[in-house]
Amino acid sequence: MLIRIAPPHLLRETEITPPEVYASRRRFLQQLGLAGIALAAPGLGRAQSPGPGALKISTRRERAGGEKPNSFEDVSSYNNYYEFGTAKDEPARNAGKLKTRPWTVVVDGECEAPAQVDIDSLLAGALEERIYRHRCVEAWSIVVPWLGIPLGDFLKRFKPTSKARYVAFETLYDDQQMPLARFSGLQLPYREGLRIDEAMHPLTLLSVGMYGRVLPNQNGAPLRLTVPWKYGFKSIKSIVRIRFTEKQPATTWSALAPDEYGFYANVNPAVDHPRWSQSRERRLGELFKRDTLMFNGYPEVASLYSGLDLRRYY
Ligand SMILES: Nc1nc2c(c(=O)[nH]1)N[C@H]1C(S)=C(S)[C@@H](COP(=O)(O)O)O[C@H]1N2
Ligand SMILES: [Mo]
Repeated sequence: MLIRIAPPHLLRETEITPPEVYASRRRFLQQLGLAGIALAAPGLGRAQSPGPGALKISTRRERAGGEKPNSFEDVSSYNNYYEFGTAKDEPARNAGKLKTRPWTVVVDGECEAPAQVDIDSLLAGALEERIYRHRCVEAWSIVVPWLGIPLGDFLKRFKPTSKARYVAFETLYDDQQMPLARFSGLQLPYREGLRIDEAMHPLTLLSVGMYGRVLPNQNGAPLRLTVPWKYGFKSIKSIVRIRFTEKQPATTWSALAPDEYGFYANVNPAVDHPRWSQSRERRLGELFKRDTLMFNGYPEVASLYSGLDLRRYY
């Protein structure tokens, strides 16, 4: 008998969780104007305390068109981090196992000054808060106050050569700490990549925190990429290696399903995913869908793609 097991790795439209399922009861009550009742319940709607891991912010930049950030609770409990499980609530339950110290990032490849960087040296430097929209390819979105440093400023330290046309990134892979990773359906370690001009673009952030404190493990501690004009899968978590390359690097999702997940992965409401529309999206915590914006509402990146057919290079 041939037993076919549905591949867990293909983000299916059925996985675009309807709000009845993902919105917490509290949020529903809020939508219905009953927030007062929900908030009065003990343990609900409590503001996050600054607590351990608070980071010093040197500059703040609001880049979400004045849109209100989601709650810390939303952003840290509904995640995609397949190494810790493929269901949205699994990373928050399982990523506690991830050991984030000591942590070094190897930076090498086409550069004059390859080096190993200790995460604590990054945390000791000036950190900028950037409030950005984040749009998952699955058609849900969030607004998050990230904390980090512009990736370009970081990369320049290693003096990329003229051969450095791309930058490749790799997540930690350790099946001891990530026992569910082998069931992810993904070829791990998780890999991502950017063209060098995308990596150097001032919007691209190397994030070490969110909501004023260090990243929760499920959000990619101790450091992850934040590329706000691209689908969320480009924003690789828990980075251990960064490599300057001459050729376009292989990336996890586009290697798995090249017709569904391209290398560029620019948010584009006019180019549908083969199995669902990308023209609308559901903001976590909201009942009704909203229009998806070209480049996720960051039109200044358009010049990076002049002359590129965005239907072909999706
Ligand atoms: N290593 C790794 N990075 C990852 C993922 C993953 O499964 N593994 N998921 C990606 C996807 S699909 C999204 S939408 C974002 C989610 O980030 P968040 O959980 O912080 O919102 O992380 C991206 N980075
Ligand atoms: Mo995503």
